[in-house]
This record gives sequence, C-alpha cells and structure tokens, in this order.
Amino acid sequence: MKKSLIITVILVALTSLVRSQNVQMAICKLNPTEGSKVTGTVTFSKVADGVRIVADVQGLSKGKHGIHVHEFGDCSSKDGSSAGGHFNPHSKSHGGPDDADRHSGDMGNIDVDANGKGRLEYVDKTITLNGTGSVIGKSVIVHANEDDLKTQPTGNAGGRLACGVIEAL
Ligand SMILES: [Cu+2]
Ligand SMILES: [Zn+2]
Repeated sequence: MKKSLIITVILVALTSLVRSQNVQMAICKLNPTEGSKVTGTVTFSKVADGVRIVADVQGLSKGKHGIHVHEFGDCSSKDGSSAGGHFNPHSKSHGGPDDADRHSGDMGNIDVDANGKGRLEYVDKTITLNGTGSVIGKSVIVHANEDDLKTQPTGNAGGRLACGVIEAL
C-alpha cells in the first residue's frame, strides 16, 4: 500500500471515531407497529445541563402514553418486542424522568390531545448521547397506556404502538 493511502485510511478512521464520541444531536423517526397508526419524531440535542428531548407524536388516543428508550435498536418485530426492555445500562429500577433511581430510558409520559397529537419537551439529566450509556443505536417506544412511573420493570404502560431507532446526526 502507498504511504499516502495508509495515512488517508488512518485519518478517516480517526475522524469517524471523534465524531462518534462527540454527538451533539440525534433523531428518531417513530413508525407504527402492526395495527397501529402512531407516527412521530423524537429529537435529542446536547445542551449545557443535559439532553433536550422534543417528541412529537400523532395518531394516539387522548391522554397520557408511556415513552421510553429501549435497549435494542431493532423495530423489526410486528409488536415492537424486538426492541427489548427499557434501556438500563446502570442496572437501576424503573421510575420517572425526575427520579434518581430510574432506567436511563425512562422519559415518562407524553400528553396527547383530542386530535391525537402530543408533544413532550424537557431537558433530561440522565440520558446521554456519548460514552457508556449513550442512547445512539437504541430505540424509542411509544405505548398504549400511561406509565405509572413505579410498576417494575415496565411502568405497566401496555402495548407498543410505535418504534424507531435513534440515529446520530
Ligand atoms: Cu417502553
Ligand atoms: Zn423503565
């Protein structure tokens, strides 16, 4: 191999390594599971005090619906079960976004209006886009029911209506 080619290969590898460790933003496009019409988008943006999360969903029933980061970036199954359980890299209990003892993936609930639309917007202090416990490559699931923020390990949020993989921008 030519010396210049070797240097180019090393530079490309280093650049992608640095980029992957300094993610500022990520996006997740939510697609309906079988029998569901729920769609949406979740963005994750790094800010000074955490990660700003903005989730917009459509096609849900009025009321609160659990929303979490799940452990596998795999939405291939009809019912969303391929996404696994709540993303929990630090072996904690299920809780709400403001609890100290919570899964990293616990984003709580999204409030949906009579038109089937909901928005969740807050700064999460636990979710991270970099390093161990990064949510990149994991999934987001929106549920049929409200997350009670205490039942282990799921919050009793019911079936999975939408699923999407979290991708770095
Ligand atoms: Cu969930
Ligand atoms: Zn949880």
